[in-house]
Formats: sequence, C-alpha cells, structure tokens
Amino acid sequence: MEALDEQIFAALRSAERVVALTGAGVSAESGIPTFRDAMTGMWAKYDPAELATSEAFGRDAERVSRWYDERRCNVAACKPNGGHMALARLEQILGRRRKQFTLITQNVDRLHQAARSRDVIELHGTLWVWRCVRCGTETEERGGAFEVYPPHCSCGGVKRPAVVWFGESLPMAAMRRAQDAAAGCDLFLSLGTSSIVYPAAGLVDVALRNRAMVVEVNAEETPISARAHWSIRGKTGEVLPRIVEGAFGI
Ligand code: BJW
Ligand code: ZN
Repeated sequence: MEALDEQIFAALRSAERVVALTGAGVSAESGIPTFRDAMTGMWAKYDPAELATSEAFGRDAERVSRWYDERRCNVAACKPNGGHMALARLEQILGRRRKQFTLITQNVDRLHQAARSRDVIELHGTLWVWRCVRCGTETEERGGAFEVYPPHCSCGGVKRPAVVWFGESLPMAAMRRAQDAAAGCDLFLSLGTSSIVYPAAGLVDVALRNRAMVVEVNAEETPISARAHWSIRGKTGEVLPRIVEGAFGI
C-alpha cells in the first residue's frame, strides 16, 4: 500500500462537514463477496439482471428469495472489519468536536451498525428486513432460514427482501438526506464502491460541484479516480484505520 499523504490527514482534521459513501468493497474484508469482482464476486455465479430485479422476483420468487435468504444467513456469520470500525470511530471523534459526519452506505449487510456507527443512511435497503408485496408490512428477520420460499405474510401475500432492485426508486427520505449532505460537505470520502450504480454514484458530483475535496479509497481505479483530489489504491480495512489514526492519533 502506498504511503498516505499528510495533506489527507490535515484535510480530515480541518473539515467541518464530512460525508462518507461506502460500497461493497468496505465489507469485502469481512468475507462478503462484492458485486462485480470478476473472479469471486457473487455476480460471477449469478447474473445480477436475473436476480436483483422485481421482474426476476415475478418470474421466479422462489429462486430469488432463496438467494437473498442465503446471503442474509451468510452475513449473520460475518463481523465488521477495521474499515467499519474506523468509520464508527470517526463518527465519535467528529461528534465530540461538534463537526458534522454523515455515513451513507449502499451496503445491505448492516455491518456499519454492527461496528456501532449510530447514524447510517441506507440507500439500498437491507437484507434483514422483508416486506409483504400485498400489504407492505415489514418484518425484521433474524432467525435461521425460512421454511418456505418465498416466505409469506399473515395476510397471505408473499414477502420480498426490502432492498432496492435495479429500476426501483431509492427510499426518498434517505436519498434526500444523502443529497443534502453531499451538497453541504467540504470533504467527501468515496470508499470501496465501483461508482457505477446511480443515483449513488452521482453523489460525488454533487459534492464536487459544491467545491468539496474528494478522497477515494479503492482496491482498483474507478470512473471517479481521476476527479478525486486523492485516490488511494488499497483496502479500506487497512487504509481507513491509518487515515483516522494519522489525522487524530490513536
Ligand atoms: C475494495 C475492496 C477492499 C473490493 N477495499 N475497495 C445510467 C445513468 C443513471 C442511471 C442508470 C443508467 N443506466 C441504468 C441506470 C439505472 C440503474 C444503474 O445505475 N445502473 C448502472 C449499472 C448503470 N440504477 C437503478 O436502477 C437505481 N434506481 C434508479 O435509478 O431509479 C430511477 C429509475 C427508475 C427506472 C428506470 C431508470 C431509473 C437502483 C439501483 C439499485 C442498486 N441495487 C443493488 C442491489 C441491492 C440488493 C442486493 O444486494 O442484491 O445495490 S445493485 C448493487 O450495486 C448493490 C450495490 O449497493 C450497488 C453498488 O455496488 P458497489 O457497492 O459499488 O459494489 P461493486 O461490487 O460494484 O464494487 C466494489 C468495489 O470495491 C470495486 O470498485 C472494488 O475495486 C472495490 N473493492 N475490495 C477497497 N477490500
Ligand atoms: Zn401482508
């Protein structure tokens, strides 16, 4: 991993309003496959267009709900890593200094909450909640696997995971908060996301238009790397603890 620039630490120390946007890469070191990793990504085995859409659920609700429930059960065995911990610590430190910190995630695993981040904006929903397609009732599912696929609501309707599929709108309140935070921040951190899925991928442009500094941490180059003020090639589980430590000490 490359040496970290002292200017990044200084930017984090002096920022008044910080936004962090996280993607699947932040959970990769916890053992959760990313979406687009060519070799090991879960979409090497499954075509996303075939599973992460309401059309797919309409065609084969059993298959889609099994896939999501399998993922829910796998995530239950995973723990937050150094990247999640560093972001929870950053929230605490900035809170104590009366600075604003907004954590926006595209991840559906709730590992930020497991690491004790208190305020997490979930743009793409969560694997843990399932919603009845008939009456809209949402239930949190924490136990073992379901008995039947798809699971059913007491009203007789089928339940689907409360995640955002392609072609669906993002939860309005979450998106509005995310957009406001991006528009008002002076430092935007883009962490472990491929920056290709919209509208989340557009948040960095909102921040840049408002003259925020942008730090990207990603294992690989992305479409926003060239526009970021600093683009760090590395693993968030290793880089983020070093950034927080470099800026604020242990
Ligand atoms: C590491 C690492 C380590 C690895 N450390 N880094 C053109 C313009 C605008 C929009 C569109 C468009 N064409 C189509 C659209 C619409 C579409 C879209 O954006 N498609 C793109 C593919 C082009 N968007 C939508 O449909 C959204 N809705 C919408 O736009 O509504 C309005 C509308 C309605 C009708 C028609 C048109 C518009 C909804 C998007 C919902 C996304 N949902 C998913 C699935 C959630 C449920 C589930 O989990 O199954 O969300 S898709 C998937 O992608 C998931 C993720 O949250 C999201 C983002 O992925 P992410 O997090 O960036 O992960 P990866 O895997 O892509 O990348 C991992 C990165 O980590 C890589 O860069 C690695 O290098 C890196 N990495 N290890 C650091 N250790
Ligand atoms: Zn119902």
